[in-house]
Amino acid sequence: MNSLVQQLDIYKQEIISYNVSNADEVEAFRIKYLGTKGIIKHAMGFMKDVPNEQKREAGQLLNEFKLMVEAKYESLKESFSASEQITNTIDFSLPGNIYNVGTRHPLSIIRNKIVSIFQRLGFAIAEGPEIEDDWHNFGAMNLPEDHPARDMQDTFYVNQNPTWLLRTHTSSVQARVMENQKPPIRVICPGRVYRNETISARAHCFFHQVEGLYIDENVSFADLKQTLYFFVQEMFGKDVKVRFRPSYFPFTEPSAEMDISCLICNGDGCNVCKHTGWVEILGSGMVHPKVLENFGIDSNKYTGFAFGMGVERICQLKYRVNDLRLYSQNDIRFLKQFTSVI
Ligand code: 2NM
Repeated sequence: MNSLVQQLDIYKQEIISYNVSNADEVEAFRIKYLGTKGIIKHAMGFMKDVPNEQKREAGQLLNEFKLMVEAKYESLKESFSASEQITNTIDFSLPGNIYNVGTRHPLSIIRNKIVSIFQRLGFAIAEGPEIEDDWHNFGAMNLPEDHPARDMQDTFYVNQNPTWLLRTHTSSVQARVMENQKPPIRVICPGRVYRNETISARAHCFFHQVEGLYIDENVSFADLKQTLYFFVQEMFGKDVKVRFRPSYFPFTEPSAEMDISCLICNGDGCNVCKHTGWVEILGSGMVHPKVLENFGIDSNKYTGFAFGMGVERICQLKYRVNDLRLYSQNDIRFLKQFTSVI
C-alpha cells in the first residue's frame, strides 16, 4: 500500500510538469498513461495484491489518479489544437475579404438631389399612399368627370374596388396636405406614380415624380419663376438657359411648361432636343382657385404656385439614360455605374 502511494506520487509529479509540442506527443502521452498497456492499466493490476481491508482506500487513490491523468490529457489536447489553429489555418499575409458596397439607384440619386434643393428653400417633404381614391387624385384637382385621364385606358383601377386607383400623379399627396394643414403651405412631394401605358423605351407603366406646392398670401407668378430658375441653376449649373411656354393643366391657371437649353448638344440641335436646342423639364402654374376652395382655402386671401417634374426625365438629361426600361430591370451592370454622396 505504501509503495503504491509512493509510486503514484512520482507519476503525479511527472504529469504536472508534462509538456508537449505537437499532436504526436499528445498521442504519446495518451498511450503512456491511458493506453491498453499503459500505466493506469498496470497500476490497476496491483489491486489484486492489496489486502482486503485496504482495497477501498487503494481503489480511491487509483481512481483519483485516473481522473487527474484524464484531465491532463484533455487540457494537452485542447491547448495544442488551439495553437495549431492559429499557426496553421490563418495566413495573416493574405489580402482581406472584399466587402461589396451597394450603390444608390440613379433615380434615388436624382430624386434626393431635387428634394434637397427645394428643402434649402424651405419646402418640407410630404408623402402619401400610392393607392388613392378618385377625389384625391382627380376630383379635388379639378379634373372633370369626363376627363380622358380618368379613362380605364390611362388609369389603373383596383379590380376588387374600382373606387380605388393607383395615383397618376403626386398631386394627390398635395391634396392630402391641403386637407390637413392651413396655409402657409410649402411642400415637396416625391413618389412613384402609375399610368396605363405599353412599356417601351419612352413609356412605362410607372415612373417617378417630384411635385411642389407653395400657398401663402401674395404668392405670385414671379415667385414661381424665380423658384424654378433657382432649381435649374442648382441642378444643371449657372450656364443653362430657361424659357417658359404657356400651357394648360386643369389644376393651374395660368399654366406654363419650362424648357432648358439642351445639355447634350449645348443648344446646337440633337436627337434629345429634336433639333430645337430646348428640352422640356417640368410643368407648372398658379393653383386654380377651385382647387384651393375644394379644401376651404380662401382664394381671395391666398394664392399659390405648383409644379411637377418627372425624375426619369431629369435623370436622362444628367446621366444620358435613353431607355426607361433600364431603370427597373435591375441589371447590375447598369446600376453600378452611378455614385453619389446622398
Ligand atoms: C404639374 C404641373 C402643374 C400641380 C398642381 C398641384 C396642386 F395640388 F396644387 F393642385 N399639384 N401639382 C401641378 C401643376 C403639377 O405637373 C406636371
